[in-house]
Amino acid sequence: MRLDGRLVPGDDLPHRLAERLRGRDLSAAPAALNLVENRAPEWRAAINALLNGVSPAALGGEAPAHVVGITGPPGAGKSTLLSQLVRTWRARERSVAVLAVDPSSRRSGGALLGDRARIAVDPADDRVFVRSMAAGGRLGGLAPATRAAAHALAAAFDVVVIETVGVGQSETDVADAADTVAVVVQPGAGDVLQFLKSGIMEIPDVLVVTKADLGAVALSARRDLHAALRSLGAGETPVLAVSSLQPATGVGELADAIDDHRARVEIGARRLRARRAGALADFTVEHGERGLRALGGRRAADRLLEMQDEALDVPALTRALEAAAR
Ligand SMILES: Nc1nc2c(ncn2[C@@H]2O[C@H](COP(=O)(O)OP(=O)(O)OP(=O)(O)O)[C@@H](O)[C@H]2O)c(=O)[nH]1
Ligand SMILES: [Mg+2]
Repeated sequence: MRLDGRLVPGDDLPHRLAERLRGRDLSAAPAALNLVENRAPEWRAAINALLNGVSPAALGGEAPAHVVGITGPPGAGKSTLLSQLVRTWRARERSVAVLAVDPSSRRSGGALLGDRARIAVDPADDRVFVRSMAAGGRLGGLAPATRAAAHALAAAFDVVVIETVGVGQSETDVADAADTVAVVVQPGAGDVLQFLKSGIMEIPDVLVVTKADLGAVALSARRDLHAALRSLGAGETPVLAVSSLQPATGVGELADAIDDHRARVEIGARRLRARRAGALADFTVEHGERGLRALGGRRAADRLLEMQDEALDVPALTRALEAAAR
């Protein structure tokens, strides 16, 4: 069913890929990514088949991975930190997939964007997978392909990271898609502090101050953020200072804090929220504001999603919204 070695609609590849992912075969990752990045309408059925094959119903429960969102202002040090975090996770014997969202391109470019990630990993290590993906429409927004990729890879990998650039409201997307969100800031970046204080930004699960090697300025940023969180009644939110340059410091503690959050969070509820948010986002990409109006607005759409069977996957939830909008 392939022409020139390429997948054509109707191929049973989606089912075979889902089966391999369910069996935690990491070598299925590149093909799964290629599939979800096909956004032409004739591919929708194939992508849905893949997602259905890794849904909680097919897996007999939630996907095993810890889905971690890493977000923060441009240049904060996210990718450099991720190189260190990946190394730490690998030392703990965890397989890791990183989806680095490229804000500069809205076009799905696959391998063309591959070098933006700037995440240094051991090329010989076949238990690490790094991929750049095109962004959604807004700064910090996730494209449908990124959500689908995270869903698919979460069946196979131990850790799935989504790295996005964003501050303020724009990091809500990644908060909706991840089990744990770490917001990364560099010392002296006052905007995140202001966003937190003014409530523009949701309180992250973990806050990270990078470039701790700069010394006093990093420590005072950490103090200010901690004080702001305390005044918001979120004093228990961990604020960690890390340096990603050699010798790296604080990275093990950060990995521990991310693990602690996962141990505390109600994973079923968080994943359900992610599926509903993903369906609404996919619906909005496809049908725009007009589609939302046909549903009676965002609130009405949320209520409709809450009425659906909790085990439904994202494509099934999206179809429910489409049926209601007709
Ligand atoms: N001094 C110091 N510099 C750092 C550290 N981590 C990153 N940097 C530097 O900060 C700059 C930005 O780092 P990146 O990791 O690319 O930052 P990013 O947040 O991924 O950037 P974007 O993806 O473009 O938003 C680079 O020049 C890094 O070398 C650190 O711990 N200490
Ligand atoms: Mg980066």
